[in-house]
Amino acid sequence: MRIDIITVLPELLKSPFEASIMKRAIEKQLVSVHFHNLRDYTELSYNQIDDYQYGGGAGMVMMIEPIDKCISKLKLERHYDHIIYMTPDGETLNQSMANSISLSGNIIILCGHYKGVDQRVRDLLITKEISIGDYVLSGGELAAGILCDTIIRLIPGVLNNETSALTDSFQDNLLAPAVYTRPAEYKGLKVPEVLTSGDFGKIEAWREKSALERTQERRPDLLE
Ligand code: 6GU
Repeated sequence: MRIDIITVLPELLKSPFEASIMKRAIEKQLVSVHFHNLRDYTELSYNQIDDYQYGGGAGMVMMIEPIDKCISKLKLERHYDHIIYMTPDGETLNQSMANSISLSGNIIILCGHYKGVDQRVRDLLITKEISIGDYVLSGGELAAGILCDTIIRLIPGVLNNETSALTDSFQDNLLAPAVYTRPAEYKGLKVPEVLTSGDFGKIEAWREKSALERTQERRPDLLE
């Protein structure tokens, strides 16, 4: 997979790709991530990329021309499955969206700032609008980092144990079951006996029950 990220603040987003699972996925060449600074695509003085909004009101709006130039250049080079705009009024990200996007060959992610982008960018260039939840961030960069993490870890070969993504919370609309590791007893708190029994049928049944109980207690909405 190839991910092209268009942003005015690449420095806000680079470090997550230089650590941990995303770094390993890049090193294994299972994904490549390319940053494009919007300011490189404007011909205006002071590298201006935003302007006052028509009709008046506080807050700047990102102009269409630099964004169009950047996206058009990328689209000449390859086909994109999704051209995504990160925005609080987009569709809320969930695991099934992440699963579907992870099957893509190439995607573009545009990070919004200020009051957002000129509506014509969304009408003309964007194919998918994504929010990461009902709260406001200063810009789309951190949201784009979260989107990339959710999709990159799903690419086959990225996680060491291929089945481990399948047992994550949400993969079957259930939260993950409780987990334990050594020691078997700590300050009087014991690991459930079934987990040390070696009976894999019983262990699996216990995990299913634990997942269901957790979901019922914490996220009953997932079971509806
Ligand atoms: Cl994608 N962008 C911004 N600026 N705020 C958000 C968001 C995105 N998702 C939730 N809040």
